[in-house]
Amino acid sequence: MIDTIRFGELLRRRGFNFYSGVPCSFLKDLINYSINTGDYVMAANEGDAAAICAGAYLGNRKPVLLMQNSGLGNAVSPLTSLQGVFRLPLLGFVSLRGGPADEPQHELMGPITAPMLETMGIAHETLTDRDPQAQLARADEIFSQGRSFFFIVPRGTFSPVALEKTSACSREGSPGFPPIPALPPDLVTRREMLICLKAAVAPGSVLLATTGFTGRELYELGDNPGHLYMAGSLGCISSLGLGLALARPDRRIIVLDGDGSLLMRTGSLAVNAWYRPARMLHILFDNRAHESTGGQFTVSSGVNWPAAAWALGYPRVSRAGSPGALAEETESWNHSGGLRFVHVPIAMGVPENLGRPAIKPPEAAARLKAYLSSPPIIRVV
Ligand SMILES: Cc1ncc(C[n+]2csc(CCOP(=O)(O)OP(=O)(O)O)c2C)c(N)n1
Repeated sequence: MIDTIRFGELLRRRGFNFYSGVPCSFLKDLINYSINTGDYVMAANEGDAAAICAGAYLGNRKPVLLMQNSGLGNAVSPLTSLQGVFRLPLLGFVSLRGGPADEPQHELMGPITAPMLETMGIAHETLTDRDPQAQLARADEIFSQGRSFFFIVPRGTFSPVALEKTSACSREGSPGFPPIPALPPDLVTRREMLICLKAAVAPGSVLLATTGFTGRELYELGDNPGHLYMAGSLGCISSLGLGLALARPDRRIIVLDGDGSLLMRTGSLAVNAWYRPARMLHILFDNRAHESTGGQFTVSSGVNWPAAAWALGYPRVSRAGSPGALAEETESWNHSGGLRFVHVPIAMGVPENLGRPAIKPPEAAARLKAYLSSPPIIRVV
């Protein structure tokens, strides 16, 4: 059995001090350790946790993902498209449910856990108590090359650690649901919104654009080292923003989301709200469609987004029906900081021959990481 607290300290000495995941009983002691030390972000699913880790890595932390193997399927999209393609490594611990005498639901997943990691091109080892320090050194070496590494963790690997505290929700007394402007009769395109938004963004801000046309349009309006254009990993943009905003409370983090994206991982709203980062503006461009893949409808027109974000715990929500209103919201948030959600109904329509970012994902990620290494913009006391 590995001494969990000593192992946690070994991780810390190697700089791994940011954890996210979804619990598994085989990993509960390492999870308890990281909750006790205040380093754990409880995600709504394993894919969101992977994206939170990616954001933390951009913010110069060394992230750890703790998950059950039954959640590997939830995490394949970010593990491949985000950790893999953008080279935003994490150190993973995945339990090995599905051994002899385990519950029937793990029967198929157990034998395919290692093959799934292999298929994704992720290096891995089974963690044992023989020489965990040497195993950790090998993992860290791979991490330092910009590649993720997973430990497969069988039952009974870690010594017991009791849960000392639960993570306190930072929700302060919220006033009643604010009046939300009605949907405007005339909608403008995302491009018109982006032009106005860009003019309102404070210097030094980070703009994280969701998958598809949003990133492509933002790029076409002027590339910037503070931009990241998500490709793949649909739905992960606000979790990426959360990880980064928690790692870098001194920076203004602006998340540009889409309705198809947010519907795919709506649980992330509750997690963002619970952790309530110091400075994250979450803008939802809602065209009620998967425009980037041909304009097929989403079910977004059935959702009252400001009410949904509010119900899931966002402390400030609003709607901006015009470019001027979006600029006003952004300028007000530049001053107030905090976590804010802005619903921006838009019309479909992109310029003909919309280009794609010429900068490749790993270069964009490395560029953003370097951009964030400059001195803090906002003094955090
Ligand atoms: C996991 C996953 N499923 C599907 C896709 C394909 N895909 C890329 S963009 C997109 C549409 C996203 O819709 P929305 O977020 O509303 O943005 P819009 O295209 O309308 O700008 C889809 C389905 C993907 N990239 N990843």
